[in-house]
Amino acid sequence: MRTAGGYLESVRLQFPTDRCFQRAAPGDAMEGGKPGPVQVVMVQKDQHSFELEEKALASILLQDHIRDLDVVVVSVAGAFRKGKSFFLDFMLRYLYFQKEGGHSNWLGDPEEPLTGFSWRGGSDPETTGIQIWNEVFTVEKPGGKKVAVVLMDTQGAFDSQSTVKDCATIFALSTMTSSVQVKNTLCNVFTNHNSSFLKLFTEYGRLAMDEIFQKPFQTLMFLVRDWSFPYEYNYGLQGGMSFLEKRLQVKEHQHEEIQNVRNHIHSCFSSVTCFLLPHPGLRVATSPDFDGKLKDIDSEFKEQLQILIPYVLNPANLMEKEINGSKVTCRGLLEYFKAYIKIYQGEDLPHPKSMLQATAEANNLAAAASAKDIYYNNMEEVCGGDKPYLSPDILEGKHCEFKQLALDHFKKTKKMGGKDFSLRYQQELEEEIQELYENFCKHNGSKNVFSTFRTPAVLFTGIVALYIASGLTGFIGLEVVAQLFNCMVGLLLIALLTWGYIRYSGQYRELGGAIDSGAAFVLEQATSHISNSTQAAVRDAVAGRPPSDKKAQ
Ligand SMILES: Nc1nc2c(ncn2[C@@H]2O[C@H](COP(=O)(O)OP(=O)(O)OP(=O)(O)O)[C@@H](O)[C@H]2O)c(=O)[nH]1
Ligand SMILES: [Mg+2]
Repeated sequence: MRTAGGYLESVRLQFPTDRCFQRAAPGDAMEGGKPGPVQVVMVQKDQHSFELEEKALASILLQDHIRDLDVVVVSVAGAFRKGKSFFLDFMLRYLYFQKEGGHSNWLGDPEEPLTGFSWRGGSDPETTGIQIWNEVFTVEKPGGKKVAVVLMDTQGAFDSQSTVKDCATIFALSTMTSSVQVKNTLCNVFTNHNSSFLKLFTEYGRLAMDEIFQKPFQTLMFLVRDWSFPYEYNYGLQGGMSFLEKRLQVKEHQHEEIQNVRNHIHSCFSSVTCFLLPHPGLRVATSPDFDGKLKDIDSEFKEQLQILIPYVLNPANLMEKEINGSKVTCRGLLEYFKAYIKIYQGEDLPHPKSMLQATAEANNLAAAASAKDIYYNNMEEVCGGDKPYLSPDILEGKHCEFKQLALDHFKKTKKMGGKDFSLRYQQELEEEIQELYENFCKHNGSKNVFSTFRTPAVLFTGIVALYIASGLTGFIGLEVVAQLFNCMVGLLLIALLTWGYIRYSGQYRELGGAIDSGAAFVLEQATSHISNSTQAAVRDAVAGRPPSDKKAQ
């Protein structure tokens, strides 16, 4: 069974011991079976640079049981210190409750502190970069299809140390990689900042739609915290939708850009919703000792939470990540992360055109990665691991068949960027498949018992032949020649013993390699000589001449 390679090492998970959780560290998924948040995008705050923790991300997304499932990424983004991580921890509670098949109240015990993604009170920012929960949940959609659900927490926007570019980058990365984006906000849904981020996406959306004619993003939910006007719009989804409708109304006096955002937001996202959440109460907002216990949270907030979270995580509402009209698997998501992080590493604000270019690159890479998986898995079935030795001809036949299968898969996957653009990725795929094939050949060859014993067999045959030759030459009185043969027997014997020792101890492998090559050379010479003379004999037989005629000719 394949695992996420060598990735399963050193994860440092955070489990809360008190109300201030430790910070997530780059690492691996599920070390020691413990769930926890893992830092997948690191931010150097003073240099304003971003780095992808590829190993950590791969260890989560390439786990065997989910790597090929279509992925739903639920991310929460928005201004800092506004309870994003806190909210995500309730989502975790719900998902674990569902996973364990519980029937009572999922909100849990009134005395239980809230744990999961790191959250805390105070005015300093807590979450940095992007973290994802290392346990990927599998959820069954209404048609019975299983999807992988990834929870993503993001750094808050607009803290004093981050630039506009930092905030835009985090928001862009989380929007580009998520399928359910919860935009955490206060009642001013369309502030200038929010509008400029949304402008980036609506512009990107328009460009993308020129090419694919489909909405590029899935769900966007404005989650309005501390809603204080229930007498105007009720708490919950219904009030939220009426409130949003009002906010989305385009008025003549508005700036053209803001008008554009409002006009296009529905054409970029398949679903745009809004939920009005009440204030959680003064203990939550102001008490330094609050550790997330339900008994300290206002009941109105809890009531709405019990509507909101089952709604967001309702399997029917969990939309799979779709790019270019194709669903993205966990495996593919890794490629998208790799491609997007590249464009956000530059000095400037990401531009919609470069985002589109990165998307085209990533969906070619994702198609190539899954095609390579097809080839690899099929070949593994035939000759991988401890499968018995296969004749090289049959192996080559299988290689051609599965290579074709992989290439067909790559060609038929919908990709952006045009034919010429994807040809480059196809060539890379072919090269990688060739490399894999060579490795499979080596692996298969090492299973051939005769190849294992080839060197000692050649050495032993040499010893026997030289020993007989020495006996014969001694018998007819050619003492010097006989002595020479004896010396050669001695040398071959030493070579045989040395080879045996090297194979046993694993030391002096270069010397072992030289003995193997020498034996292979002798064998090759001998077999080509034998096959030449056999062919000549067969030719003679076919021509009806006795082999002895040869000399006479
Ligand atoms: N006013 C208010 N405070 C909340 C709400 N939900 C949680 N809090 C409190 O807000 C504080 C910050 O919570 P976090 O979850 O760490 O906030 P965050 O948005 O993740 O913060 P950063 O990671 O720094 O961006 C905590 O003290 C929570 O108790 C809410 O709905 N309203
Ligand atoms: Mg946070």
